Amino acid sequence: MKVIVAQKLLQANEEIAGENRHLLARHGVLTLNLISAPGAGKTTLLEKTIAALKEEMAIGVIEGDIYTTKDAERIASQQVEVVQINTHGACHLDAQMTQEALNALSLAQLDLLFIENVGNLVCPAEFDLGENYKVALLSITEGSDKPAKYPLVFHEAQAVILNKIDLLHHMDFDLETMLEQVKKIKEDLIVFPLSAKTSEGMGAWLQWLKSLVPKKKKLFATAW
Ligand SMILES: Nc1nc2c(ncn2[C@@H]2O[C@H](COP(=O)(O)OP(=O)(O)OP(=O)(O)O)[C@@H](O)[C@H]2O)c(=O)[nH]1
Ligand SMILES: [Mg+2]
Repeated sequence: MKVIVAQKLLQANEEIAGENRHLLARHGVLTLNLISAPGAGKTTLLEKTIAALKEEMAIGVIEGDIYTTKDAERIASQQVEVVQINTHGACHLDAQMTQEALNALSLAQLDLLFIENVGNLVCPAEFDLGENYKVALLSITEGSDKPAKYPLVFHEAQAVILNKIDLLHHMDFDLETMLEQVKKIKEDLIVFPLSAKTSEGMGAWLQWLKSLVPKKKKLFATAW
């Protein structure tokens, strides 16, 4: 019985995610859903990414958090549009919450939208929000065995950020092992090793984002 309820919930989520995807495509907004364990560096990465790209494209952010508005305040200080979702205990965002946030954003003005999911490496991977891409973040301090232990998020993602590489020499993180595990889960998964703190390695990530935004606009132009 419980399994049936869970399936219905996921099915309802899929339907609303489809509406979100349609809405975002209609406005030509490329949307990335950032997923990681708490503290891997999602907000820091967003701060650095927004600072680097906001003159070239219009960026918006949906901040998912269990209770506080701390991350949304950090993002708002960059003078970009940000909407906070507080889940009040839930460990992930869902498509309904995302739809409410989308309705509060000026989608017609945006090129690129980031969704920072609730800090959790497990639950958010199961929920389609209507995004174009899921991006999994893993940081050096979490250990190199995480892709093997939490494969779903890496399976669902189109790119992986390996953050905090400035700490590589202070930790026993085995980069090769981690990369092998990722390839086993998904052969063509792109991995961006970087430090959101020092900005080392940020260039490849920024180039990837820049290459996606016009591609998405072209798709949008042919689809509608
Ligand atoms: N050394 C180092 N520290 C980092 C890096 N990126 C983030 N941090 C630190 O890691 C801590 C957590 O960073 P946040 O960006 O708040 O992480 P988060 O994933 O948004 O956290 P939640 O929203 O709570 O899940 C902060 O103290 C950051 O300064 C990095 O590349 N290197
Ligand atoms: Mg955060």
